[in-house]
Amino acid sequence: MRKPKITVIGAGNVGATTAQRLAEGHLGDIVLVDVVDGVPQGKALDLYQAAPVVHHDGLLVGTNDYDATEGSDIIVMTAGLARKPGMSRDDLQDANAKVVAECVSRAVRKSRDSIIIMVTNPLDVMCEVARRVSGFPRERVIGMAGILDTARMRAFIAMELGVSTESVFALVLGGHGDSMVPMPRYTTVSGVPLPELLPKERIDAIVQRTAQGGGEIVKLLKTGSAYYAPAAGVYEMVDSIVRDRKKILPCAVYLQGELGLKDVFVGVPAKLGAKGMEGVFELKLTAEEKALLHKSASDVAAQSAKLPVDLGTVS
Ligand code: TXD
Repeated sequence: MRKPKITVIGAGNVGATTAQRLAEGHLGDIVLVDVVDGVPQGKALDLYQAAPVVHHDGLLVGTNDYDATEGSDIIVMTAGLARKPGMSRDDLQDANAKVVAECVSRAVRKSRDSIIIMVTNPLDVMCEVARRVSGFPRERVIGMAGILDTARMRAFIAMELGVSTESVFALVLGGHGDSMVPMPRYTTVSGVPLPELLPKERIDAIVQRTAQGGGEIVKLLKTGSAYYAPAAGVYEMVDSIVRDRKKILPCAVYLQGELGLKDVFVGVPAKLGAKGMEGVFELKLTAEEKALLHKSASDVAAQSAKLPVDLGTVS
């Protein structure tokens, strides 16, 4: 049986860290692609030279073109600009739509049966770019953001309660932007709902800090945005797909009527397995939660409407 082949486009902070996690997690052979000559080659070689010490057998290849990506099972798209202090994710849209359209069309020509995991921001809109350019069904275009947003909320709760992050489960719905919807009601510590463990004002503070997303990290780093936790989020998605684990993970999915939403990418819990996005896990929402989710989805739809009509397609 052949090892899974995973292409990571973009050898910057998120791309290179993702390649490291995937290789060290024994998930497959990896091709790292970037426009900058020497960078993907150098990083891939460096990562491969760690293999004898950290013990993995994955091959790592770095390249500036797409020939070596041929026949990839998964394409992780991280290329594009990252936020600097004072920028919103939406400020990246015009520049990154061009990068995503070009990279996706070149990669898909070599790997027509692949599954695309989008990471580039603004996340939900870039998923739409990939869907249109690739022509792939929704099962094979999935965005990584919910795992990150949820992991942030889990980390804040663990800090607050002084418990292991592993004991905390959380849920964040909606677009990966200022209107994301953290869901305390569906957040538990070893099965106990959060509202039974913390007073409302502490929960509100955690919800607010979660909704700020990586803004806090962008401010601290000054030169770019978060990458260790985002790479961990990609790892969990790839792991569930290549090992057909069928984990329920919060991901950006092109909704087709679920939760009352249609033709828009929004973060929802979804089952990830060998076929990609194998089903949306429907939730019961209160009227207030539903309104927040629909507001978040309409923000994504408004941003997607600003995309150029002709993004190109794969011939
Ligand atoms: O939750 C999430 N989805 C996110 C998304 C969490 C963190 C970061 N998020 C977004 O990922 C971020 O806003 C950016 O849009 C991407 C990549 O972030 P990263 O921190 O990795 O940015 P870098 O370090 O600047 O790396 C980007 C790389 C860099 O090496 C460029 O040379 C390359 O992208 N790049 C390209 N590669 C190939 N082809 C083209 N056209 C290209 N253009 C730039």
